[in-house]
Amino acid sequence: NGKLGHVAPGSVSRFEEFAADDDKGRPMKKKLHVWCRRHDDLWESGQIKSNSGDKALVLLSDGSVLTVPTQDLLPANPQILDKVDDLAQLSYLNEPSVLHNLQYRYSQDNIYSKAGPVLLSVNPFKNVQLYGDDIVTAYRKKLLDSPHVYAIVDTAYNAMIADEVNQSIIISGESGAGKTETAKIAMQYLEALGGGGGGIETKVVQTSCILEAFGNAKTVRNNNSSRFGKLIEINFNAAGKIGGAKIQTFLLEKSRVVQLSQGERSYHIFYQLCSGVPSGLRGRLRLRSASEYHYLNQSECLQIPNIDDAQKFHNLMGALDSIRICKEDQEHAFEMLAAVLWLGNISFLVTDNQKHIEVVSDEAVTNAAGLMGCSEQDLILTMSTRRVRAGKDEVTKSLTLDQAIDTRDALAMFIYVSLFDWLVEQINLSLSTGKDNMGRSVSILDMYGFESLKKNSFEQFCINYADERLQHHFNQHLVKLEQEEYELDGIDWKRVDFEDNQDCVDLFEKTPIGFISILDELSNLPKATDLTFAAKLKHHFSTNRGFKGEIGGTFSIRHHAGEVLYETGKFLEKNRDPIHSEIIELLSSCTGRLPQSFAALLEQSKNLGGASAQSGMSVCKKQSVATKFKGQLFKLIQHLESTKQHFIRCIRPNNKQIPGAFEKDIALAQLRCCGILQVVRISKSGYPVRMTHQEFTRRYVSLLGETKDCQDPLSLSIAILQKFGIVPEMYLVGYTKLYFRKSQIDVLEDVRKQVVQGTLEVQKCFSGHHP
Ligand code: AOV
Ligand code: MG
Repeated sequence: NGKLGHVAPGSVSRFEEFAADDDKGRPMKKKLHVWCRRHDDLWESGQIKSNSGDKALVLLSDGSVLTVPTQDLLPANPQILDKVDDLAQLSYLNEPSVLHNLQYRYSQDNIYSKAGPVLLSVNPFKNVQLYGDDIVTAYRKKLLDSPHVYAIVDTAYNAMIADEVNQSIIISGESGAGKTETAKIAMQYLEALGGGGGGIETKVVQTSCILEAFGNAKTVRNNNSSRFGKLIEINFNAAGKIGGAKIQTFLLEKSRVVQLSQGERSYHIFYQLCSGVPSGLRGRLRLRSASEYHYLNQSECLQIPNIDDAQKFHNLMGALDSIRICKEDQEHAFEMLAAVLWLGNISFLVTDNQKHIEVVSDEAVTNAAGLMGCSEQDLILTMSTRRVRAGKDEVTKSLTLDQAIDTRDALAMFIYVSLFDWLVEQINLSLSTGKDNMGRSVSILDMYGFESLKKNSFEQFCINYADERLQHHFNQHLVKLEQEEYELDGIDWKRVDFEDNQDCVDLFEKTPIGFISILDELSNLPKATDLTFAAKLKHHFSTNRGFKGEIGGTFSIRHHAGEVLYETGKFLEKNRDPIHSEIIELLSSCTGRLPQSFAALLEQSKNLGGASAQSGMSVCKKQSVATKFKGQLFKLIQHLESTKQHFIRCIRPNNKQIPGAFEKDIALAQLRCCGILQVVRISKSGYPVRMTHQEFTRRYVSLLGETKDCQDPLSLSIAILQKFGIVPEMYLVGYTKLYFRKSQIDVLEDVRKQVVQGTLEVQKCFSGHHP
């Protein structure tokens, strides 16, 4: 049939479910250890006592005996496999076995396991004795090889040096699963490996402290949740030492600066500043305690258990020093933070029945203006009036209460986001790569994870879109392309089905009828509202199984990680993200007080100026938030694809952020939604080592001794394989490549090494070295 290879042993036909089909239909022998389904996803271990075809008598571990339909039984692995550190080593690959294995390992503080090519990391929520200099050294010297972030980074670094290929480490998982911690652990190892770069490696590690202070916050899911995505690209010089680094950030959740849900906090930096600032500076910043600021006290959550904000502030100042932000700029940055807090305390009086307002002229106004370095009068005018074009003239209009609050909040958010961008720029300047950079890098990606909250808005829409995009990339890379390669190369491969999320990604991205296109379209229509947006989505997607239009301007999307209900309130506004020229003018008038080059960012915003269609008010026009974000994600994926990729999947074992609790259903949902078992299955039945016929002969032909010159690479390859007695089950022959089981190539490599080193004669290498 033209197929060169043979069916991979152990490959399986169809997996509609996570539970393995290859385990089904096996005769359930007496005494066999089994998993026995009690409820939906609850499995208990037991032993078959007798079997009558479609039913079996099972002795459960608690001593009770049950009659169970055989379809509710799955074979369990022998106890000896309880600790295996790669799920691919399990004889029976089914849900209960995988969960049992991970739970067992977790109870021993073995939080890392391999799932074929992917590293799994189960969040311990406590300090585990798995890190530090000694362990780093052990991995560097290959004294330890159990699954670990260190091992992944070690592989990536070595491959970068040996193959001269850029590497990336892609960390994914839900909110609170441990991505950011994992990224820091990876950097720790790179710091040790690539140290000696003149202290730059320590700076790289210090940047986490700064970015976390300004970009992380306590949410209901995670006390230190990243509210921005980041890609950190670490560059190496010719000596293999860290030469510099570059950080790219993605969409900071700016609404958090002005609005908080119950039990959540704003960005850590505000609380750190309020509690940690030295008294002299406190006076200059006119700072009170966090509880006195509306932007911070609205959620009734000011502290995080076991976190000392004052101590964190102290560390932050050290980190800012280390990236050489001068004391003056640091102080200006703190002034901006204090100004944001005072802005939040500005209140308004409704003056007449037309609901027009007046700014209450109190200490909040005085302090905000003082800190920003603008006149109180200008600040008051910006927050209470707007210039509107009426024909050829411009008239000044008084704002309604809602408009005034929105303007105040927009000003606060603009300052905060500019400050964040300015910091990232400073960090990049400080880490910029020297001339001896060899152009090789390891990138670490730490995005925000999937979120499904009580109320989900535009922010979750963007976060979950990014998550969907990355899952798509994960699928493409580990499941789809892997299998397509076999098929294209003529291997008779039986497909492992997987939950492809292409449909959901299309829902977001398709033009002109996709969520983002429609959002942009309506964002540009003066009369459109959030409700018309919801209605339009409903109109276009009501028949799509990934979408549900709900009542009252809400809709839900079936994400790969679960269904999420979104409320469209403020969607259009947040997507437009307008910045009124009054705000730009106000800020421009006080640039003297802003940190240097903060002014440059303002300049950029100014240049985007133009009148908005909406109510003739003068705002700056620019690319919509969602479209800009989409473009960033596309570029990100492109970057990742230009590198050799390594995947780490973090799992959150419980929703309470507590140590020791491995809740199987919670872990299972995460394993399922990212298709881990399919990945393991492909890797288990697959042939991970690939070489073209040419590469193979070039590498091993010397082991043949004599060859006839005219032989083609394929015949030579076959000759080598036969001489080594490598049995056909251990390799596949494709049109262009040879595919090997891992162990086989190790044998060949071993012999080759000895021949090259001259410790083994070619002739002898075939006796005694048969695998
Ligand atoms: P995330 O990055 O995946 O969530 P984090 O990395 O912030 O999650 O982890 C959440 C918390 O789990 C941390 O603050 C630690 O307390 C704990 N933790 C995670 N990994 C470890 C570890 N290896 N050792 C000890 N504790 C750990 V989000 O950014 O919310 O998507 O948006
Ligand atoms: Mg994080």
